[in-house]
Amino acid sequence: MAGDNAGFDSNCMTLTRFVLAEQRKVPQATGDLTQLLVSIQTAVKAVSSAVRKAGIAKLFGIAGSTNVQGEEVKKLDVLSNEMFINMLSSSFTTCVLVSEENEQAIIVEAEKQGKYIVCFDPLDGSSNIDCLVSIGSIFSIYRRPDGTSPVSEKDALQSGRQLVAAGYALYGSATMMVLALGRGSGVNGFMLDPAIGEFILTDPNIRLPSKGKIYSINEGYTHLWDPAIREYVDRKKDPKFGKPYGARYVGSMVADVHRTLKYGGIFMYPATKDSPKGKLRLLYEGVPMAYLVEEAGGLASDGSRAVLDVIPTSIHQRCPIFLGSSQDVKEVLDLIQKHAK
Ligand code: FDP
Repeated sequence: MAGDNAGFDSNCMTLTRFVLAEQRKVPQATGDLTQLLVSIQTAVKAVSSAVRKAGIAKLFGIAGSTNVQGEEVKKLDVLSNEMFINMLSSSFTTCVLVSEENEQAIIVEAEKQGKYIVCFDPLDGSSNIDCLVSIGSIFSIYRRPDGTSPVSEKDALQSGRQLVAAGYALYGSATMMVLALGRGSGVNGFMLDPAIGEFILTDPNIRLPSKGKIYSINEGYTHLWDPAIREYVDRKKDPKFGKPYGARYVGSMVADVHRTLKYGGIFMYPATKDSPKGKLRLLYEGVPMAYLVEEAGGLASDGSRAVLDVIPTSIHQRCPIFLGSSQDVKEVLDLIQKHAK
């Protein structure tokens, strides 16, 4: 039993303790996933600390270069990427790393290789860094396919149904990690307690309501949407179709998905005339978030099939996203089908 003393819980459920207990439930577990999650936690703590200092670090200048996506890279993106790569590649648990910041997959040195493949976006929502809006890190973990030697980038091209675990870290008003550790394990949220430097279970078994009250989409692109998306968003604002929904769009995927998981509703980044596949990346944005949302009882679709059923053909491919409360996602999918006829 947890014991409270002057605001201290002497028996709190830390993330590592939680993962160790989960590991014990699998008799053949080797402890490698626990070790991998410890290294991700370390990277997240380091990124969180760097994010909290971002404004001050700015005094020392921000490197302006371009990443593989042709976007401006701020120093914090580079730093976060280095932290993830260094922690993961020295954990003795990974063999292939796919990062949003690296055009090609990173193959871990042979003598340090382990059985997991990790795809990650070390600092998502980077256009929000300078105005101090929430940003995050996202990751998905796969097993190395049996018998592949040597490993290659292609080994990361697995469908979301093969995922071992996925999660994100949100650098918001507090730092939080949200994780799902396998099918049926549920989604659990852990807040970073800066006093002890540990993530503590604060949001156990996060469940999405079947219907929400919020829609989330970048409405500046209305003129670029398909008619189905326009009709759906119009409905959400029209009292003829029930109480109008509230509109919320941070423009930082981790923050928008976290709110959706906590409060329900729908988050969308559809295809547009300019970007026929949407903007978000399948391997390290769409799939991990879809996995968490499905584990929390919601739905995640690319408009025609579950995001987790998409078989990737390249590591940086994009994917339209509709995720959130099941009834809300079904409503937009029904309209997409109606308009396709
Ligand atoms: P950002 O460009 O700031 O890095 O995929 C990256 C992402 O942010 C997501 O976090 C966010 O949901 C989306 O792009 C926002 O894109 P728009 O500005 O086009 O709405």
